[in-house]
Amino acid sequence: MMDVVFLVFSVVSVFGVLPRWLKVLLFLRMVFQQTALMFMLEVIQRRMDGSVNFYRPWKHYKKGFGNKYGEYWLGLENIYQLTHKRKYELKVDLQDFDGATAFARYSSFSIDSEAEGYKLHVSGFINGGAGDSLATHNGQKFSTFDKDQDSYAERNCAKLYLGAFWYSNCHHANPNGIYLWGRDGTYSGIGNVWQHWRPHDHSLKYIAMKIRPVAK
Ligand SMILES: [Ca+2]
Repeated sequence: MMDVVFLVFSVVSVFGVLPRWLKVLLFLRMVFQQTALMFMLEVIQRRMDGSVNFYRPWKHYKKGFGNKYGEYWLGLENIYQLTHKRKYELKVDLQDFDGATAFARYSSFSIDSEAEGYKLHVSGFINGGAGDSLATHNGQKFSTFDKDQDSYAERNCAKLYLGAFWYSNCHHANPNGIYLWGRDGTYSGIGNVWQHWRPHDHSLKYIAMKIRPVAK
């Protein structure tokens, strides 16, 4: 009902006949809505100091683990419960060990139920310098070392790259890979990698995946 009233007021205000006090009220309503959305931000994944082991089995990735204010995985079932009820966007923040930062934003983010392998749906890429390393993961099921649902028939991507993710054949991003403390040319792809920003042998200092509801 409020949205109908708001719409009518918005249309009327275009013609400039709305009293000033109503304009102030509508402005405050908009500020309140945006602030509320900010507080609904959920961190679904974070790496920052290598303190938590992310090489874990399916049941851990389903339930979640770590510390909400530190290294963290919210859990696939929790992510599913959030994103199937309403529309969410995703922001991925990155930092390397030289202090450089970048981000990638996606205007739409959701995953399917466990019965469908927690399949990833991500679209509407907006570049904050990081590049789009999730494009090839869109439409993939989630895989752990003990549950191979990737699209690489002969091999197990989670075992090959020591992580757990929506692997395809296998990855351009490996946020749940090994925390390798920077660049090491003797490794390829096993670190917490975002390949469109830093190469496969470069493990990031910080990576966080955050979602929040999209304004209706
Ligand atoms: Ca496989």
